[in-house]
Amino acid sequence: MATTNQEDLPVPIYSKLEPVYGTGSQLEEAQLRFNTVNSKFNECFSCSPDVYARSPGRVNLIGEHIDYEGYSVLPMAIRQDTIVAIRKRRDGEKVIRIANVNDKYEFCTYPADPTQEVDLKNHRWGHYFICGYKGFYEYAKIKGLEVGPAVGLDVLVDGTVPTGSGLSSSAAFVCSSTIAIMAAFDVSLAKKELAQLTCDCERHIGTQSGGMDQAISVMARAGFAELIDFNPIRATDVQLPAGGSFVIAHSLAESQKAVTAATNYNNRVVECRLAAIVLAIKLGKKPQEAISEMKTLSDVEGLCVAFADSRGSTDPGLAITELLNEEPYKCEDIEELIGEKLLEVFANSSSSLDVLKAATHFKLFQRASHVYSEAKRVFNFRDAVSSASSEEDKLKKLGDLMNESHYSCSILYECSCPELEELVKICRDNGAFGARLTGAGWGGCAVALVKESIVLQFILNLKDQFYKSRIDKGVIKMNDLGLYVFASKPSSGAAIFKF
Ligand code: NG1
Repeated sequence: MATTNQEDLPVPIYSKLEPVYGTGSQLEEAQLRFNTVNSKFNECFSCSPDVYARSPGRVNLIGEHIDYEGYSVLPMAIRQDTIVAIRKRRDGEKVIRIANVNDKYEFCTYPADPTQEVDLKNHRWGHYFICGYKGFYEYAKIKGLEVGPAVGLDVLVDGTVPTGSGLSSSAAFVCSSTIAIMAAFDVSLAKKELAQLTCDCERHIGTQSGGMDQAISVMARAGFAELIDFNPIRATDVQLPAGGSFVIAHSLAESQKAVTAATNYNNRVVECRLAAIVLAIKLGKKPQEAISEMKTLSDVEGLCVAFADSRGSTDPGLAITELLNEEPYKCEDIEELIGEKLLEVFANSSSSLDVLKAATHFKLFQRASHVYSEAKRVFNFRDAVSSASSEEDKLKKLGDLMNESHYSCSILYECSCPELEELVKICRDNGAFGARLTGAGWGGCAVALVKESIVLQFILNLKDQFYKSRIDKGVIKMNDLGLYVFASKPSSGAAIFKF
């Protein structure tokens, strides 16, 4: 009998909370949240929502800054999520009103116009909903779906994924928004298509994201981490060793990815593209071909492998060490090599042009070395999980790979920060098998692999050695500590609720 793959199924629709939130205190907490969302919706809009959607945040276990280069990554969903309650307006008024359960987020209104540009110069939290809204209409247009003229929407959001923490609060918001809009319009599509669509949606916010966060948020299965492949998007369940637990700890440095895109996230995307083009030229491609064909480092990998092979090696990294300079490249150095102005190469991407404006040099050697070595570590991690070694040896191996990944992120990719360095060291000093920054970095969270039996003591030690001084200085409140450091099991992916 033919089996259906997870990614070919649509997002499930439930009439009860149990399939997602289980039982016990988690269910009680969810019931409270949904009651609050419902009553606040009524308070704001004097009616009840048509439908709800939820999508979780994620922690990336390994495979950092390689999804946008086409390489597989290995994240798991966490229990924290974003709930979006939505109702199509019946009064013909063409306005989108977006409220939040948390008063910190001001009420936003936008025109019900799917062609509106997201105003990137004036960042507002509601923009993430508009990403989903635009993406939905773009999808409908491409597929020729009859969704009628744009109607107004009333929307209420409740998120528990800490923001700016590298746990994908943005993807949880964009995914739950897009899924809620789709559900309100009775449009359903396979999870793999939805993962691609939500990734495209989030690019409206101005980051050139890869698809990891949206893919795991949409496709996660409770109890499993997922190996996510791209082109085409696919998720394969990875059963983690039972004796280990992942502890997530916030460095308390907030990483504002959308705001710092030109110098941080998008800068690295541009550097990787330039590394791919320069490598291709060094490996015999004509400059014009290299520019048009090499979008990512995975595009040039075949040439690098052939180069390595000619020297008796299988490591594409050899091409980097032999053909790229370790010293940073200046703009003029690269233009001379490729025979074209960088402003021309990136003429069609305004966010890349912003990168060029802000950059003085490009570290092609270091960025490419990180990407190729990190891509290999993802598969080594997957193989270590399924190997026949003892549980203790498996956990040690996974920890080592996490430590190597952190080193590479910190030294070669330069996406760490002093607070993350301190936190990662404290995690290791307190017995973690391994610890690393997770997500984009430049702040946000670390993830540590810890023996299940020491988790409680481990968290207490982090409180003492990392958080106490910050509580004393008033950076966070004692009562909020549970939001900043917690152990997490792999949780389930996106869902729709119709009660
Ligand atoms: P976070 O940690 O959510 O900012 C970002 C990208 C991912 C991936 C990681 C780095 C978005 C939405 N997400 O994640 O695609 O590239 O950085 O591995 O931009």
